[in-house]
Amino acid sequence: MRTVNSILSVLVATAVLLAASPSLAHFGTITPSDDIVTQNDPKTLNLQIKFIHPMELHYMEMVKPEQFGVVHDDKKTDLLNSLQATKGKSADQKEKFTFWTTDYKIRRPGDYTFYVEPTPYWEPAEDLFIVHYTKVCVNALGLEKGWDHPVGLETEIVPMTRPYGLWTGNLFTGQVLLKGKPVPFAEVEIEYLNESPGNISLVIPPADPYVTQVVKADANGVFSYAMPRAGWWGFAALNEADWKLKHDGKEKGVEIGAVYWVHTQDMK
Ligand SMILES: [Cu+2]
Repeated sequence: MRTVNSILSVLVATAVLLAASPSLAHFGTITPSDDIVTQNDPKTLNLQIKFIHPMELHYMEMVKPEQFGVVHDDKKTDLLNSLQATKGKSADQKEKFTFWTTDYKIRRPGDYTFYVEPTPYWEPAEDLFIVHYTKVCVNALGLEKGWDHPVGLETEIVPMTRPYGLWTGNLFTGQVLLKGKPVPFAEVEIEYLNESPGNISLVIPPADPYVTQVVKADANGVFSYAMPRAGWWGFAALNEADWKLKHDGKEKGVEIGAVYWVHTQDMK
């Protein structure tokens, strides 16, 4: 993360620049220390779970999630109690925020899909709660099996592109599910994680529409986006829940997001 620290001054300028009209694109994140574990790699992954604006590097305070686990070989393992609260600093260095981290040891070959269901986050600016069901897939020890299976969350993106071993410029295609059914014409927001390890310099968007890319799914809930830079890319399909939650005694809407993260690497 040395690169990220050394460009913090640019970051502060960016934060100030964008402060006038802050984007409302929140993303849950799960980023593993590696998305492909080979025989020669360390077998213990570190995973970080945050609630952020990935391009602008603005962080929201995150309380302990309601669910966190992994699916391997179609079996779910609850990992909630392994999560540790960690404090970090936001882009403008003024406030500390809480995020969550854990170590996970890979023992067998195959795909590991990590998933998180956060505790509902109250967003006063939008007068609603936000719950982002977030996933990421790690491939292990040469067996490519399991990445295209749904986890069975309230809403989720199921990848149609194998979600690892992706080059910069590749097209990522996924399907948006709500209660297990495709969401026709779902709107999908896409952001680059500006703090991606190895990001050579911060991306400074020339205007607000560059911060969050937007694509719409087709009649089967299928969407695609070509990723123009190496690092982590987040895809968030947002829907309104058919249930409400109470804030200060009043019933409020809940935005439920299906979020998926993939990593790209430059061809050298
Ligand atoms: Cu926010």
